[in-house]
Amino acid sequence: MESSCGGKCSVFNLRYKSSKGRALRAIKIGTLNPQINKPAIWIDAGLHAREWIGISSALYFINKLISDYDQPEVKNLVDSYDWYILPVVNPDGYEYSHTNDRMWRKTRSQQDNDCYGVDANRNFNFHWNEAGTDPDPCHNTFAGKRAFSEPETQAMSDFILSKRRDIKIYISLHSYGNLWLTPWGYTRNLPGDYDELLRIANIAAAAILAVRGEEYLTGSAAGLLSYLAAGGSRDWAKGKAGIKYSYSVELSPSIRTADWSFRFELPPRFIPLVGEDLYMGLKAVAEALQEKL
Ligand code: 0X9
Ligand code: ZN
Repeated sequence: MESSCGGKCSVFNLRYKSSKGRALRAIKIGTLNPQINKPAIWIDAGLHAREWIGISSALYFINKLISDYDQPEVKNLVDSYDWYILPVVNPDGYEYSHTNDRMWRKTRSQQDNDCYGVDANRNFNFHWNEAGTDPDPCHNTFAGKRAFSEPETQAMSDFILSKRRDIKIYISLHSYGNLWLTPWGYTRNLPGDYDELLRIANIAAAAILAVRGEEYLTGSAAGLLSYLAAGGSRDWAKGKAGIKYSYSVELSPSIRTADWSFRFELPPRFIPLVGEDLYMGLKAVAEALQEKL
């Protein structure tokens, strides 16, 4: 298959296709020898269709790991971890946000009342539909008829659960806000290991600040944001899959600068800038946990 990364990566499809039949393409970067067990890091983007900067940043990160392997820090990241990256969880919505409605958020499965789509970040089976959802299938935060009604979230869950012994860090990329969020989103209570999760989030934020001065706030999702949201992938990764270090990252723009008015439509010049922010944040997290996992 794809062989331009010296036997250090393989591209594969998750078990199910999207509602409209698109493949869910992921990449593994690290060691392809199944005998060698390293801690793994999962990264996804594009659960929400309109949040394009997450997808470009995931691709930037993939390119960095593969193209800059001759840099000692990049080599360390690739040699120390297995990276599983799914840059477009919701390809149907992503396409629709290009062709029909730039502000589309959900998947594109057909629902009642001639409405389409489920909020993929409300569709995971951990405290599903308990908060921050709308029962109307025409609404943006419709959680689905049942947990994992969507093939995209079901496929992601199957894969992550199959690797749950290896995956130690879960990262879900969203936009926007400049926030590095820990569980939980479904309740304002904090997980028992919150202090440790926050310590690592703060390391990421400090590394990002040092790139070009982007300030990221850290904290629990429900604590930092004004609303509860249940059935999200970050909560599921910790609560169901048992991945201790689970985060969602709301990439740029910041809600605390003039750039906020770009919202989901960051101009293209931000693609490499936010990509580099994310790279430095992830590198800092990976390095900080390298000896611990
Ligand atoms: O609403 C979401 O799913 C996330 N925000 S986004 O703009 N990317 O859609 C954030 C969820 C954070 N959790 C809580 N607010 N509880
Ligand atoms: Zn989002």
